[in-house]
Amino acid sequence: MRKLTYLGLICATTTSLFSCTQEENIPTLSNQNNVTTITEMKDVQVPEQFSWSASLPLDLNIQFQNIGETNFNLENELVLLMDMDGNHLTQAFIKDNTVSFSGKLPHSLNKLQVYFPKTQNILEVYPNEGDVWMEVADLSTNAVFENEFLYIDGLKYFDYQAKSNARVQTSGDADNDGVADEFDSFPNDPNKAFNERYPLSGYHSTLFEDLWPYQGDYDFNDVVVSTIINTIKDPQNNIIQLSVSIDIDANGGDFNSDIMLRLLKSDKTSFGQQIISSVGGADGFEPGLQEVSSNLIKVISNNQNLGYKNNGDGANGDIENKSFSIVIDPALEIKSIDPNIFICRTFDRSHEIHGSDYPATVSFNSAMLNTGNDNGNFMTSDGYPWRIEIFSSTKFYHPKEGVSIVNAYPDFANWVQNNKQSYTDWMETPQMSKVFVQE
Ligand SMILES: [Ca+2]
Ligand SMILES: [Ca+2]
Ligand SMILES: [Ca+2]
Ligand SMILES: [Ca+2]
Repeated sequence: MRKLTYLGLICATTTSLFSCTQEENIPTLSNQNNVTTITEMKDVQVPEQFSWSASLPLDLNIQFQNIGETNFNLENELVLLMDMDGNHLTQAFIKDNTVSFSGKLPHSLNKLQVYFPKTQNILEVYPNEGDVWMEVADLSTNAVFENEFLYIDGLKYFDYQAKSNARVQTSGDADNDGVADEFDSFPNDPNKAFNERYPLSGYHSTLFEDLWPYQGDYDFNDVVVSTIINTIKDPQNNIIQLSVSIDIDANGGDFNSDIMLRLLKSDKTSFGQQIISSVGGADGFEPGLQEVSSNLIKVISNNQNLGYKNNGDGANGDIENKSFSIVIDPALEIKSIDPNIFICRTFDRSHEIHGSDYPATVSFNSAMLNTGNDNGNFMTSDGYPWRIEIFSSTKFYHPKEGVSIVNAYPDFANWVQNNKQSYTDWMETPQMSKVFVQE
């Protein structure tokens, strides 16, 4: 076992040091069994418990264990999560010797860097690594340790770069909020420190079939929205403000739909209390705060009034953007949210259409469940959805009218049938003649 100084390593076994490959740890990205060329949803075999979110889960818990002789305290040390180009994606503070990151990423961010500003250490990780243990030796030791070494924990394998074992001076802290200027997105505002993006990288699109509870044609252009939210956090990493930008990309259905935004916990459950202090419109737009206890905002009433379908069949039009800001009560110390987009009928508020793993609101008419083709959970008995959420590296192009997403995206069926373990870039490889591209 190698000698450790500051942030060290656990060697479960040294004999497996070089037999452990990265491929063993990435869930079968190269597995291309079960390849099909089917073009209709009815031929797609949906695995049990399938979640209709095309994303790479971010699930990382880094736990620190003291193996040194001196007691030391890592509590409240800032840790940054970066992409492989060094772009700062998000951050967390070490609490109880643990730092956790969760969320949804585009498939391309399948490797990330964890950066420890105090020591300038960098740890390369897979975003869905789960628990990662790090041993920490005496900080008082001034020994120079190796510049690059391996960290083995069972089957996990990392390159670990340690640039220095000494605490380094970070930049000043002009607003004295505890976050050094170089990491403070608001270096002169003691109430704000971080400005991160949702999604952390890339694009976030939500697509609907609007015929629920009846099965539609799976062109998934009946309502299409793209969402980017700038999330402002205070120096304790609590969310205090959201700047929401929603593009209504398509209205390729025939129903009059309202588009709703509901703030949920990152586990998709309700906060159970009001977290929104206020909502402010931009450009004269006042979305209003609907159903306060549900943390629900109506983004737009009656999408058919926008006057465009953008589906290659009906009228084309410039994409409507709705931008507004939401103030979150800082006293509630909200660390993360899931911005859930759903639709409801303009002339029947109780007729909500959700993703299969999202809760309905108190206004929902639950008597509609198990009617039509619904199987009681916004999925058909074959597991087909009415809503798909996509996180992608490049802009998503929705199918043209009447073209099944299975047909427009040749890898879609394989992605589903392989339970998302392969073809994870299906949304970036459309048949361009079958998708709508804004002129
Ligand atoms: Ca500061
Ligand atoms: Ca600040
Ligand atoms: Ca449709
Ligand atoms: Ca349609």
